[in-house]
Amino acid sequence: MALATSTSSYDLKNAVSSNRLRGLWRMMTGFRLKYLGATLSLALAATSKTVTYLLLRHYVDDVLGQGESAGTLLLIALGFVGLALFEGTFTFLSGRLAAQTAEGVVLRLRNYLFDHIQRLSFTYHDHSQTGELVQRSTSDVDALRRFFADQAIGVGRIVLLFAINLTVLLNLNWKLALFSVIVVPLIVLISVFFFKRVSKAYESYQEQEATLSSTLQENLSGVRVVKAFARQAYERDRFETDNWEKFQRGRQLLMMHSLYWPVTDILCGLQMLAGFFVGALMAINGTITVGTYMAYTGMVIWIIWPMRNLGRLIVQMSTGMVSYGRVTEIIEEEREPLTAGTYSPNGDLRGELVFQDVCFEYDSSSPVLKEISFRCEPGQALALLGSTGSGKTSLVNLLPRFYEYTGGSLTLDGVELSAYPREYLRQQIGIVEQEPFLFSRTIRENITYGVGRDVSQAEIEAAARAAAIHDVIATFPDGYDTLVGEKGVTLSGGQKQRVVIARTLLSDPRILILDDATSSVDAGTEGAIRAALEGLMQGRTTFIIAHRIQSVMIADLILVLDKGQIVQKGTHQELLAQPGIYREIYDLQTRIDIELEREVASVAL
Ligand code: DCP
Ligand code: MG
Repeated sequence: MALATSTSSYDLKNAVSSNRLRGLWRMMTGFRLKYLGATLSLALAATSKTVTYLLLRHYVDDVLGQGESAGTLLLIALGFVGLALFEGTFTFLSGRLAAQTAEGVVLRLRNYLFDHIQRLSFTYHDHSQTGELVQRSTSDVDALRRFFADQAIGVGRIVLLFAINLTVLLNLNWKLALFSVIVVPLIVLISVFFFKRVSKAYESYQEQEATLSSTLQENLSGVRVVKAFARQAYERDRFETDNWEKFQRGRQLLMMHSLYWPVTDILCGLQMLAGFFVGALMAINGTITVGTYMAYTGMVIWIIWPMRNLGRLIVQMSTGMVSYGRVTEIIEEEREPLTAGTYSPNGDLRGELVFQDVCFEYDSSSPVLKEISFRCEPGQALALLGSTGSGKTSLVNLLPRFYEYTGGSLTLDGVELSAYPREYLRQQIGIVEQEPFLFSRTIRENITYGVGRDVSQAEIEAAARAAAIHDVIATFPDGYDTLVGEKGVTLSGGQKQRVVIARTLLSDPRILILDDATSSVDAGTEGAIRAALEGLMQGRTTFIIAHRIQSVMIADLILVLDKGQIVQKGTHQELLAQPGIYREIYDLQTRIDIELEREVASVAL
């Protein structure tokens, strides 16, 4: 917790940069000192390794065969042990500090992403795939963790080893030293070549992985549909195609790696052999001492082989950078401002709504709402009726500013709706969504979800009673503490709807929106809910979307929508008196009812 609170103040939006390395550096804000410690420890460890070889040289040249005393030998032995311990300690320390940095950066990043994603607009979520978002917040974040924990620090280690050992070798014998690194520029060139290609291959691999996880996620959500239509074989084939594609791209990635290794292996091996050979010749000629030669053979290993790893690390770092790009694509998305608004309301809404030629479309496609005009007084009940796709949900979704209307004027209590802070609107407006969603938590948690205060059991029960769900909950063994969903009871569609109604009622909104809230409920239960709601509707503006005339006839104003337009407007009586869709629906529904009654009566006889 301490870590989370001490670092969460940093806004990761600042870490978005077109220069990926700079962006990654910014992502480390708050952890740089630790990372510096890791680098310093590395430098110390690398130095002590080189000092070990120098000690070896001293031992071979100056001590060995000079009639060494037991004391000197012991000192030298202690020196070797001490250096080994020193090196080990600082290698450990640098690994630990780097890991702490990486975990810290990633902890903050994950928290940020979670929070950020849930603050993005409805439009964004309409267009993004859950599986893809999940993949970016897990797999890509993990690639970044590896970047900080292993790859960046690994590159530092190689650079340090190279610099320290080369400097010392240059001092021992600069000709031999230079001869030993001829191949290094070539290796760097090859690495850069691979770096570019692997980076691309990895990006396409990650994309395919995202596609695959989206497919998986969607099929798991829709498993019922798949089974109901017995489409398992079809879905399996689709998955296999995607998976095959991923395999191909993965293989391409591996191919690049498997080309890189032997090429650099041969280069490094030849270089080493040449160095050993030339060094040996120089030692035989007496240009360098035997001790220097021995130290050389040790140190040159730490120049050449790490260089070859540099290529690999750069290649891996490129994957980190690709992941950085994928993650920052999400971070770059603008959040939906919750508290911003040019108008700061105080107190509760009265609930007077005036629509004046309101138009709306989802991202400049065909218009969904066309010049909607009506007026709704505070406390009135307003009903929306219309065929499927006529824009009912779209209309009510404008009120909490889930989406922004694209034309006309919409005022709430005399103030343009777009001036209100979204957070305020969402506190004041309760919406029972068309597709009820419950969390896999207890029923109590689900019902109290929208209230930001402690609620008594009596209040919860009152809301549940009004939604005609209390009696159902009472039959569960754990009552209100029963878990819903995967680990608990499975509720029917109608039961879910009623829990959601209870949740909305408990939040006591000034404007209540029921979007087809009783569509999965039988007529009897709907009647019970309607009766309870009629009490609750007192004093609050209510929007009712329903398909049954009984549900809409109590409204003060009924709007009949067709293809995004209001085609009829009035009270139940007024609409019945005129020809039109409303009377047709009414006639149809009453005819069915009458026929049903006749049927029932004839069976009873
Ligand atoms: N639409 C869209 N993007 C969305 C939601 C809807 O493009 N995120 C389109 C689909 C319809 C139109 O907008 O053509 C109106 O959709 P509504 O959900 O508003 O329709 P209804 O609520 O009236 O239909 P239903 O009775 O089926 O709920
Ligand atoms: Mg709808």
